[in-house]
Amino acid sequence: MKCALDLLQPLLDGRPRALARAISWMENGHPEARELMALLWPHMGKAVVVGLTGAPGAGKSTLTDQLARVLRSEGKKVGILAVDPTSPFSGGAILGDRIRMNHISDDPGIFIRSMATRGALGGLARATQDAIDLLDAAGFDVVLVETVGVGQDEVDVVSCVQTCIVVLIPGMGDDIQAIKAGIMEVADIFVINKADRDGVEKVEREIEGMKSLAAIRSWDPPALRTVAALGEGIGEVLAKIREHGIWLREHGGLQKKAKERAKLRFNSLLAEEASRRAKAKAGQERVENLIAAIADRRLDPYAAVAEVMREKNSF
Ligand SMILES: Nc1nc2c(ncn2[C@@H]2O[C@H](COP(=O)(O)OP(=O)(O)OP(=O)(O)O)[C@@H](O)[C@H]2O)c(=O)[nH]1
Ligand SMILES: [Mg+2]
Repeated sequence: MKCALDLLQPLLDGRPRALARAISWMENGHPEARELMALLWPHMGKAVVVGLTGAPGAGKSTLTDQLARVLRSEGKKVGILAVDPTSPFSGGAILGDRIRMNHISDDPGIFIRSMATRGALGGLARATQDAIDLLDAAGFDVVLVETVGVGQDEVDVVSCVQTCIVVLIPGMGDDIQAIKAGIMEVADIFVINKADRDGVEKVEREIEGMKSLAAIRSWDPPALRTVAALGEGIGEVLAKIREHGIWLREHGGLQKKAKERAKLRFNSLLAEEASRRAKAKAGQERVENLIAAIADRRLDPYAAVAEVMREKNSF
């Protein structure tokens, strides 16, 4: 078995196989995972992390591909994480998507990984945060995180990236594109993709309407038009990402985001670890009995949790 130290140098050198293995370690709770994170922690904090979220089929992958292509042409190393909570398989559902990325897939300056529910012990958000950190340590300049904007996991993921892009498309009705409400509030840039279709102005009005209801922020999220399938408007999106980065730096936003992210990571790991320890201590049988007792209404859920959290089990 390889140990954390064996992976360290290959990872810092940005070797794709080391990276893939390290991400799996973190996902699966490998015994060396913690040590690896400890070794890598001082080497992080340089990557620009951009989240892209939006309804299924909005063009997030196409946009991600296009952004990656332009960034590569500038010599930047780009990591892509596709977060897919609906897929039970890691890699499966996204593979079709990724075939369209042929033009870049042989490039060592690009690393693509799909993050699916399978194997992610502490949930998708935690596994994705780990993967972002590993790409950062491996010297990737930009990490693009694609998520379908429907679940809480994804709100968590995009709420602490440097720049959060919400991708909307014309002609999807008034219920602002079936995106979880919390995501609208964390949008730094709106992209209206498929701008080759009718109804772009209507989406623009919807965004304006929504912004007027939201709390005033000193960064006013712009709405940009793209036709990702044709590579139109990509330069403008990159320019806004950069502008937003500068704005964050000038307004103490980077530290604020780092703190939000630290809080999220700490809280989720603590919850995960506390739960794991309490369950291990109580034993699987006892946990199952308690769950059965809740279901039979012999015990309320609060009492059941209090029972496993007690220093000494009462019986
Ligand atoms: N007309 C038009 N079609 C586009 C545009 N951008 C992407 N598409 C098409 O929209 C479809 C969905 O694009 P994807 O990039 O896979 O969308 P996605 O948001 O990643 O989809 P999921 O990951 O399944 O949620 C594909 O057939 C694209 O070719 C665009 O600007 N205009
Ligand atoms: Mg996609």
